[in-house]
Amino acid sequence: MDGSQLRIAIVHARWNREVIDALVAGAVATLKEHGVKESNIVLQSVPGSFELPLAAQRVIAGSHVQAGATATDLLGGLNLFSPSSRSSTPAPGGASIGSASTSLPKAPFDAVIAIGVLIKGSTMHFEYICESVSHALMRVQLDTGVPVIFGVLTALTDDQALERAGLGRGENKGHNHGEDWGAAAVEMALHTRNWSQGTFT
Ligand code: RBF
Repeated sequence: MDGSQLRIAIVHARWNREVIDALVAGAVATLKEHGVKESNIVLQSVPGSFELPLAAQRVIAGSHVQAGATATDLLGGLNLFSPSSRSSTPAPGGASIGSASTSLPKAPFDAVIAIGVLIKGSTMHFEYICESVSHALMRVQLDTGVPVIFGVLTALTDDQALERAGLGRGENKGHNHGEDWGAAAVEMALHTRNWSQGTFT
């Protein structure tokens, strides 16, 4: 699978950070192994898993805005980058206009990997969050047509979560599922591109 032309977003929650960090690292490593360029991997974090569906939906929408916008559009029609207008005069807010950094057009995301770690506690929160997040992530991918990879661990104990990130404390270190999610993202992104062009290889 050649991911060299793909742009992929990873949105991740921050609860259970040790496990999250390992899963994100596993996903990024596999994306790179498949040729996805580091500059085409965008990481965004949100507080908890409950926030993942909105984050996935908005980063997909934002990447389409970014793809459609030119540097000139983003500056409200003023072309501050022509040689004649380049200046280092400080703007009122203190920023230097001449060194303004403006996002240049980028391609829309081909896939989003949503990563969260939910560990069952003693209340019903776990059940409600798992249920709503899974349904909502499915909805985002069906509504947008952009693959959303389900990288949400729903574990009954800390040890179960650690083992699914390759961090098991016993003899069995387990396997890092983030690696599988990276591969799934590349595969689904390539399929979706092909299918949208009527190509079925
Ligand atoms: N977010 C997670 O990503 N993993 C969790 O295990 C988790 N447990 C939570 C337990 C409770 C009792 C509460 C109130 C929230 C928990 N959250 C967890 C955070 C949740 O996903 C969300 O960020 C917050 O509820 C704010 O919307």
